[in-house]
Amino acid sequence: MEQSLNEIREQFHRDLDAITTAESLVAIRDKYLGRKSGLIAASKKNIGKLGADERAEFGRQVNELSREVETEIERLDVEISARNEEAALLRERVDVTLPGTGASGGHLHPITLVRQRIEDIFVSMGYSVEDGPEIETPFYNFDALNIPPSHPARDSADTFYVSDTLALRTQTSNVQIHTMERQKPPLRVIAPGRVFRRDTPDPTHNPMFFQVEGLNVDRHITMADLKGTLTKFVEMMFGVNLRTRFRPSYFPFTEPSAEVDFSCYVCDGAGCRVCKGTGWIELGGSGMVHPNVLETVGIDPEEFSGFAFGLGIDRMAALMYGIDDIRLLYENDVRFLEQFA
Ligand code: FA5
Repeated sequence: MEQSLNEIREQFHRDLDAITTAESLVAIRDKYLGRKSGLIAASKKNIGKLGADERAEFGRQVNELSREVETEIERLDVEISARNEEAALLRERVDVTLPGTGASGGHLHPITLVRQRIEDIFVSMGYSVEDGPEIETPFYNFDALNIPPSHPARDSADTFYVSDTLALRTQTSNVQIHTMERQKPPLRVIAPGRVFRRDTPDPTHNPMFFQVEGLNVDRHITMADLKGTLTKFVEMMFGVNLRTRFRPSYFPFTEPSAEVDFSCYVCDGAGCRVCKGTGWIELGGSGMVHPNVLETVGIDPEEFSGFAFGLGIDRMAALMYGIDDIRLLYENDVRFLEQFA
């Protein structure tokens, strides 16, 4: 009997040495301490076969072995749990000394940056900034601007109509009418905003683009004021080195009218794909507000005169940032846009 208890003890220690997980420890507990089939319980069943003088001693030895097994299993259980916890901590360790990954913040679109700069310049000249609707009636986009019903710009081949009576505005000039209906001269406003045309896209054209409208109405305003204002604006915007020119032109809502060009930002006037070989890029249209337009909004053209202009913001952005194709501004390619952060 004693022999067999020693064998159980040795076997237990061998089993214990081989254990690595808490699950196998449960199996060992069952193997030795299980109430029905455990090896120690089985030994206890032999007590009856012993003589009365041996029983007490054997019982003591079995209980001692039972306590030993219990204590060892508990010790190992604590050890395995500690090991597991340490391994988990190691696995989930965060190295706070590693450099962080930079957070990429948003930033303003280049068109917005240019628009803000334009606004700052005109505000410094005493202009206020107006807003106007992008969806417009033919009255504000065409009729009030002296554009006759037969004018080709009104055709659906040039204008995006959203219904029989509404269209996406083709120019910011609609804000001239809204402003003059609200305010009487003297008035000095600019109106930057989005406009839409059925133009074929190319490096200097997009079907959606931005213009800034300017309007200055007062007594004794002349073409010289218009030229001086735009020359000063281009100088403040791009520096004195840029060449500008005024070219006689025609707009139904101004008389006389002039187109404003600046020297090509890609070839500096030599002639290239972007300026279509001319060396010049059209910045916008301008002129003296037509008397018919003033009359439509109830301003007496005998008493007041004014100048107006409408400039392309996309082309100014292209010039300012050296972009050779304005369509890039609308592709939302983050690799392109993040250069302006
Ligand atoms: C006009 O839109 C007139 N309303 C300007 C005006 C206002 C004249 C007040 C007189 C008085 P125009 O169609 O030329 O004019 O357009 C003005 C500018 O918008 C152009 O010079 C150009 O810089 C820009 N532009 C025109 N079409 C496009 C386009 N598809 N993509 C990008 N920019 C364009």
